[in-house]
Amino acid sequence: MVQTQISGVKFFENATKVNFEGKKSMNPFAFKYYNPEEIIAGKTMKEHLRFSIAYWHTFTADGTDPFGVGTMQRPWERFTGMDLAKARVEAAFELFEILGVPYFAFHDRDIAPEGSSLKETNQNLDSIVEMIKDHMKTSNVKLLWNTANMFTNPRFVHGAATSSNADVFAYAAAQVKKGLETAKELGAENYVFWGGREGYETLLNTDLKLELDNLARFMHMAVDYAKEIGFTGQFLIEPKPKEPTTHQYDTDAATTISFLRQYGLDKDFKLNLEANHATLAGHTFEHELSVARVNGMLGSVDANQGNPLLGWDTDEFPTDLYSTTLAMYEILQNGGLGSGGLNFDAKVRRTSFEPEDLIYAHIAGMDAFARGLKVAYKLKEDRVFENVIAERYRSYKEGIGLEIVEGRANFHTLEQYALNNSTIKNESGRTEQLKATLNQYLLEVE
Ligand code: XUL
Ligand code: CO
Repeated sequence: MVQTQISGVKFFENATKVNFEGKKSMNPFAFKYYNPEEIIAGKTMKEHLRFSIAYWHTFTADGTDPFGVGTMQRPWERFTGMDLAKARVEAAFELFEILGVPYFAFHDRDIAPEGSSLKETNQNLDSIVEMIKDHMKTSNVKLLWNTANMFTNPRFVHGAATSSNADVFAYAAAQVKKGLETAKELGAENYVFWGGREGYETLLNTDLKLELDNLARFMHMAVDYAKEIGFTGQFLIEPKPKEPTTHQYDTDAATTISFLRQYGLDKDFKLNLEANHATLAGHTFEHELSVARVNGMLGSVDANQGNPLLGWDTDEFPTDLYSTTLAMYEILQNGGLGSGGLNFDAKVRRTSFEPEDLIYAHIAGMDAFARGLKVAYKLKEDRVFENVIAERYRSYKEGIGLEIVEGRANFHTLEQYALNNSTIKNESGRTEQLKATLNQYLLEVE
């Protein structure tokens, strides 16, 4: 057992376990819709939703923005250095317990501070990983995924695996090697790559082809090393179109899938899709989930939402029921998320600075997804959209349509058909009527 000066201290004073009280409850410390043990389609809500807490936003970040210093009141911040890192672990496992969340996720640098050398940094990491491992022994909480922070330190100014400087590529490799060892040690169910600074500002100084080739070389090395050490978790790439670089290489689901196929990595990776990254890319969240799903690449989700009035990654807690419902619809269509989960890559607003806001925020997100799950399940059970879609595409079930999908048509036969077909009759797509039906389900489903 790692000794800390803070063992026994409680950081979330007065907070007890959050329970399900149902939709009539006005208790802010209760779930209104998330009933972890409720069975839906043979699985509990807890198993469907696989919620995860993001260490960085909840235990490490302090609310700093480009215009001001941190505002967050975090009782563990009275410690410094390694004691602070240890206090955060204590606080984290307290909150996991309070919320009954089954998973968490972290970057290496969220959990332990960098030292003056890579060796010292790794030693810091080792001692916190050991402490986390100890806590995991007496808790039901598991590691959804870990990842490497290769964007904060100035060494990554030009990127990590796509840096113009090979020394940085080597450093990043050492960091991910350690990250995979950590993943194995803690039994992570996935390992995530988010592009960080893997992108570019201007083509005037960028060898785009070399950078993409190097990124792929890096990913292959990671896959090889995971095999070598017997880490069997799922590899995930998290697309994002911009921020911090102007052009992030893993822009969106379609771009990332094409990169993975181009470089022969598609069997080893799936996607971790984040709602706010989808909207930054000019897509809906459900579009990104759907593109991944139909390509067999839907792995996990960073559950948050953007602000339509702002053009950056605001990482708000997800409360938009349309979005959570349509996301859960895609996830149900996918048969679930496998080893993935719904990770709250979300931060409380800078004005919500009290520790209990962290509890309210997670309750809000968990309830929004629980409601989304129930509505999506009912929509699916009633085949609301399936029936509409089957009817809309029925022309491909017979005649010329069937010839097209069965590969029996060509430009000659199609021209003959079109020449003989004097009337083309289209039907309404009924968008507004379908949206009204969705509203009805959102309001009425029990
Ligand atoms: C950044 C982002 C990251 C990844 C993990 O926008 O979403 O926090 O989820 O590196
Ligand atoms: Co994310």
